[in-house]
Amino acid sequence: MPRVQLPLGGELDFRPDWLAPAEADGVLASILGEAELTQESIVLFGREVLQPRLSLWMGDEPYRYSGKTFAPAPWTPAVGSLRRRLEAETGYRFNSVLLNLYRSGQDSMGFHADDEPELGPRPIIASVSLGAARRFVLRPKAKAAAPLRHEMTLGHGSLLVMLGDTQRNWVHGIPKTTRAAGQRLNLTFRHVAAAAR
Ligand SMILES: O=C(O)CCC(=O)C(=O)O
Ligand SMILES: [Mn+2]
Repeated sequence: MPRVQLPLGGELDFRPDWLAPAEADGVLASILGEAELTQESIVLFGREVLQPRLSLWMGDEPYRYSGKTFAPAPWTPAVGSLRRRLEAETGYRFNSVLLNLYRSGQDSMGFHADDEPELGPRPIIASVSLGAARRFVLRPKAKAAAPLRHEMTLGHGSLLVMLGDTQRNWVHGIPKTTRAAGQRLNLTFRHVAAAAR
């Protein structure tokens, strides 16, 4: 897989043509037909606010972030087979996935790092994009390095794996765009440590 070493520490593996377009069409249609994504609210500065996209947490473990705990939905057939294929081709293991549906260019994801403790010190996150191509922007966490940017376009059928110190040193997001953008489904596969029960 082509690897990019980020300045400040962090690594990306990017396969723009991971799924052939026709195959990606089929996977997108199957997932949208079997998984119900909803507009969730999160707690921000003590207030409930709706997220600017639809989402669904799926897999084996609950997910805690932004003041809420999301119980996992069971694996659906198309997401389960995508996971098995990803594991076979990358050699990494994933037990959970966050699905995000950007309905138009007005839907977005703010800058954040996927650095929750249950993801471990160097999370490996595999991001599969389907549908409209969108800009994906990484910027440093450290203010001193503020002008640095790493940008890429995540198109239909692409696979981006974030690994190494990416979540430690960088934040990433999907900015809004005023360009006409159709719907885009993104799946970020992760490995979440089992919660103490
Ligand atoms: O939609 C994307 O490409 C990014 C999604 C993301 O950062 C996440 O699910 O944590
Ligand atoms: Mn993320």
